[in-house]
Amino acid sequence: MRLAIVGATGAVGHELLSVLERSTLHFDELLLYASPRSAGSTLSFQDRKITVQVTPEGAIDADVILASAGGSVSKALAPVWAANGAVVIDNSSAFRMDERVPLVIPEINPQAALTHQGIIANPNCTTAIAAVALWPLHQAFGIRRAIFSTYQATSGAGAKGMDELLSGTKDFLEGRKVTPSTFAHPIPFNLIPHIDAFQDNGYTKEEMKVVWETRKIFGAPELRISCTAVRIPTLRAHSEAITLELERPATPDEARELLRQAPGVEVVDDPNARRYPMPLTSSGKYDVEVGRLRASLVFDGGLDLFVSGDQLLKGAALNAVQIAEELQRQGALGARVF
Ligand code: A2P
Ligand code: 11C
Repeated sequence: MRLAIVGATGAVGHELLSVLERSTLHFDELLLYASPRSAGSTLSFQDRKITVQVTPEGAIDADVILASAGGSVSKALAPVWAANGAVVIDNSSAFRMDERVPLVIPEINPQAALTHQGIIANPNCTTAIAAVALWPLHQAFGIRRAIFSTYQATSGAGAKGMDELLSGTKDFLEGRKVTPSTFAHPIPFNLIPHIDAFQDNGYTKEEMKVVWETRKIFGAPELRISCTAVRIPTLRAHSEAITLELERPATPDEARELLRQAPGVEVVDDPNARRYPMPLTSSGKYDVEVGRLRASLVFDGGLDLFVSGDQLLKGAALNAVQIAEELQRQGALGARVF
């Protein structure tokens, strides 16, 4: 089984390598690709150094390709890779809403992965982190409406986003002007309610991705969702405050108990001991932290909660590797293997 990573030198690529080191995925060869800027550099994997190659314009001779080099690279090349027989697990937004492309979170809709026609989409990080916590609640109580406010780390904009926070903070503290480039405004000591492009309805694309993608993953096209997405000056792990209106009333205790049993979730909810989800504690963790569960003051029988999850892990690299593991477990990494 030949496994390739396209975008191996990026923030998600880095995490893919470390998740793969701990993964049960069986593969015989690992190929690493990036832009011409990184060609010839080496990355460590287990006890080896692997040379990074320029992403070719055409096919890649691999059985599974984990793509994380941005939407334009995926849009142009994923169909070519798939036509050549590879299963592409794509971290970009290019194909997520394509009806022929399953959008998969293994804790929620693993069976959808098996319906792929060569490309499987990995959800947006903000969607994925909330979805693992909301799915058990949706199954038990039926979510009718959900209102999200997000607190998103600079890692959502890749390695350059994190660099801009670090160098901008240094500039700020040393009295220099902070000049934004990745973000629309200086991010140190600020927050920016603007992630991705504004749409005709006044919401940003990031906000609409939460709406569109959650509906598709849950198989719930009627689900009413609205979101305000905000970039904050943290390095990694996105957090989200979520208010739920439910079909069947839930108490915070019932919800907590349910979430304790849920895969991919860690309940961190002991406010008196100052324990609640935070970027500092959820960074580097596979599970999404969920806490601050309380009865909604707006929707009778509804809930308020707070989640924090590592954007680069469950929000990207981990979920992609889990999809590949799921396919292999189902014997569906296939025709080209062995
Ligand atoms: P490189 O490091 O050579 O620029 P991030 O999301 O952290 O910014 O990472 C983006 C990843 O996508 C990096 O590995 C980057 O490689 C890669 N990449 C960017 N543009 C291209 C391209 N046109 N072709 C292939 N890989 C690309
Ligand atoms: C952010 N959520 O925090 C975005 C990054 O659709 O894959 C991921 C964008 C996407 O900026």
